[in-house]
Amino acid sequence: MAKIVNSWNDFDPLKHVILGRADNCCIPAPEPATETKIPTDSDMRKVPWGPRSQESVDRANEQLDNFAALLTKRGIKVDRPTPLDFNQEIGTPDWKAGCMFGCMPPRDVLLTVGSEILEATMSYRSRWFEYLCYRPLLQSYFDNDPEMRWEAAPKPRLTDKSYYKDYLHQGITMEERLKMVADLHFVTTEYEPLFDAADIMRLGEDLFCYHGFTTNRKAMLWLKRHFPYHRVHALNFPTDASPTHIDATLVPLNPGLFINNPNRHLAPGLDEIFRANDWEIVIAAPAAHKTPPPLCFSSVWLSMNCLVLDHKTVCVEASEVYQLEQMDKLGKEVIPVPFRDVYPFGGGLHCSTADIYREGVCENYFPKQVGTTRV
Ligand code: DAV
Repeated sequence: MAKIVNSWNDFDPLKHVILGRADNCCIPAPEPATETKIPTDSDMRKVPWGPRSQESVDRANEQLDNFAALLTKRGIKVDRPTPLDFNQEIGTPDWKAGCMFGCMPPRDVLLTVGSEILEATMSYRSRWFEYLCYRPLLQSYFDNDPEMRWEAAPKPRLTDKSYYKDYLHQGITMEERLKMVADLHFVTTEYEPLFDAADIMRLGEDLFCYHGFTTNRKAMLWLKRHFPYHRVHALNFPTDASPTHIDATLVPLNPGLFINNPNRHLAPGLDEIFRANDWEIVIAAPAAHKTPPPLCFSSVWLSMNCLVLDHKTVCVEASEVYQLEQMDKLGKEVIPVPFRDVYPFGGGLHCSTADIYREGVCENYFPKQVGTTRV
């Protein structure tokens, strides 16, 4: 039997990936966690929760299918999840939620570390059951790859103890929000481990976690004990008022090189480990759009949310002219991929995928463990 699951970072040659689907995707009902991520002036706050229009689903699926065909043509195996009927009430003994979300961004749910795929806890009630969409694939990897490790982090209770009530009170100013973020006071409490997989940046022996709305400190302690041969670090970017997922903030392109969101700077001193190990942090090109597409959770910085195919090749959203140009200047072969119709379904090219196999082994990119990031 062959090895199926192997991926230690986001840039070694990609051979096998899961790509999400837009089918049945819903706008989740209000809940403590989503209230903070949606900007107060967003159109998302003005529409009822429930299913998205079939027309928008079809357009997103068309771009997803084209992306799948592009990857397949380059010799990359593409698997797709099995959508559920997301438009149904769900609940546990502790809570109920009006509907679910979808299965467009597998990156949020699945964390691949070497031969292991770990199902994240997630931190939104509407996303509690999302792992079920990936179970048919995980089951088949497990059945066919004797070394595959299939793990699930402790399912969280997600009671009111897991969220600060009224985290964003009526009339709160941006200054007050940024002060809370700088003080590492986020909407999620430290009651139980909570993390989205998209907050974890995998760089060989080191796992860098974005401390924010969707990943707490307790999750980092859990990850540290779960991966005893890795070093776990906490990063934060106090100029990001809605810290959610690291893949539109700090994005590795190849060993030694990141692009960094021009509006989101690492807290003082946290770049020490990168500088000491000769990693360059290049400020990312501006986003080409002033606003995200309609009914989108994410910011315009999905411009940075690229999928790296190998150390020289990168997929960038086709309308992101400045990001395309910057990649070219950085010496990359750039593949433009039309993807803006997918954004409302939970993210960009990186979000929509989850690594199953990249060539390469677990490297030590940060032999000098300096600074204050270690958990
Ligand atoms: O900038 O809205 C998007 C990341 C989605 N995985 C942002 C973060």
